[in-house]
Amino acid sequence: MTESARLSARKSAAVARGVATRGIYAARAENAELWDAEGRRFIDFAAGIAVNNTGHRHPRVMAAVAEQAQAFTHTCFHVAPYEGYIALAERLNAATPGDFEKKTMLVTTGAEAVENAIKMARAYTGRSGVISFSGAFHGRTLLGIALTGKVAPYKKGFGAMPPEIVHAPFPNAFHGVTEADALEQLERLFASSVDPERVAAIIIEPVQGEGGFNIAPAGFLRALRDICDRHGIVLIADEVQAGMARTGRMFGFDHSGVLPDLVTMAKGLAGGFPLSAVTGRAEIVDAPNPGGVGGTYAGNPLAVAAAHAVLDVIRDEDLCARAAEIGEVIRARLTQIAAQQGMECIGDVRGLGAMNALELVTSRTGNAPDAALTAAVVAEAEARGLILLSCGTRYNVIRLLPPLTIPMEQLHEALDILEASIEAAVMKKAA
Ligand code: PLZ
Repeated sequence: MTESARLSARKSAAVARGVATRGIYAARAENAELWDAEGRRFIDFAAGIAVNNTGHRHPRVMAAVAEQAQAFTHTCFHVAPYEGYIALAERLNAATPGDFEKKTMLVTTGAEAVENAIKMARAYTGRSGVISFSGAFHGRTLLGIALTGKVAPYKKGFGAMPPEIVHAPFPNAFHGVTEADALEQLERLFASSVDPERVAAIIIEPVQGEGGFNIAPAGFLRALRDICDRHGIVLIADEVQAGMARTGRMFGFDHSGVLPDLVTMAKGLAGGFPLSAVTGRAEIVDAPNPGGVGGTYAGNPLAVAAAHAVLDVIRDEDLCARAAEIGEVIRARLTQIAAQQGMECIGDVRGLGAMNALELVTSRTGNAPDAALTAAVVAEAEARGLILLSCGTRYNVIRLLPPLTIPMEQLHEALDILEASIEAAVMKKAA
């Protein structure tokens, strides 16, 4: 029995069944590589689900955390606040889109950032409704799953969702939903389901992550901004997956020039340490009364120290430019693979910066999903030493999330493995 098999058996016996896992038991990791319990080496195209944008164990992140650990690791910011939190708020206020007055609160997970953004929007507007989108993912808390635009597995079995949350269609050219369709449907929702004057917030990912790497068109974001201005609605950019240099700009919204009122961040913010943030218009962030928001671990000192180092690395290693550069290498290669004979299963290649995906279909002429082939490619890649993640509401999208610090030769090595894995999966399917 291998060590991984032993761990798998212990996991099945001891860990909640609902916490689904892959079979790669991590032993150590360095930048874009990860070694499992058997010593097998992988190139990591998951990066902890878009968390390790600065790679595993970036030396500057490690040094910052080690230094902070010498001073203190936890005080609770409500009890004994510290400068690092304040300085990080100042940096995030400056880094997020728009040069209006901003404020920040730190929490721990992406879901918590989303929850707090909604609380702020409700407190500010005195309204309770929220519009989110089909295919959206906003976290696994009860409000998070209510906002998430996919029932199974996220909402199934968990009872009544919080009221006044309405899902509008997300524009998706490949699935035949145009920007105009999506806007028309939203207006219809305002006529049939929810009074826009009762809506506190519209929340949207600039590029849907779990939902399939669907890019929100700039025109759509502009139209949402307009609708929000017209009805006094708070526009929330959920940058948990797309933010922190991943798309080739600091934030996904930066590509559109549209200014959200609130931005949620997590994942790439602290290079593997649990930290999230809500940053936005001072008057909205300040709407909850003192004591109305917070948490024991919110803005943990070690994670805050890591985030400062991450922001330094993004600046000093110019990771926005690097994301754009590796994104171009990836898209060129994917486009070339898709054009080859036998690769008709690749229905769509899309991406923004280093957030790229392949959508797999049963035939080039339609968009019928091939979830089985998608799972087979992921498995073939794993057997060849490449960690891939699928996504998409129809389980047929392969997303590529390498660390932005990946050496170029490892990027090419990984793309070779990806190509071989698709070939192998297609061959096995035909056999
Ligand atoms: N908003 C846009 O992508 C987390 C989910 C993993 P947490 N995405 C990965 C899983 O299967 O639970 C995410 C996101 C967007 C919010 C979240 C939630 O962030 O840190 O997982 O709470």
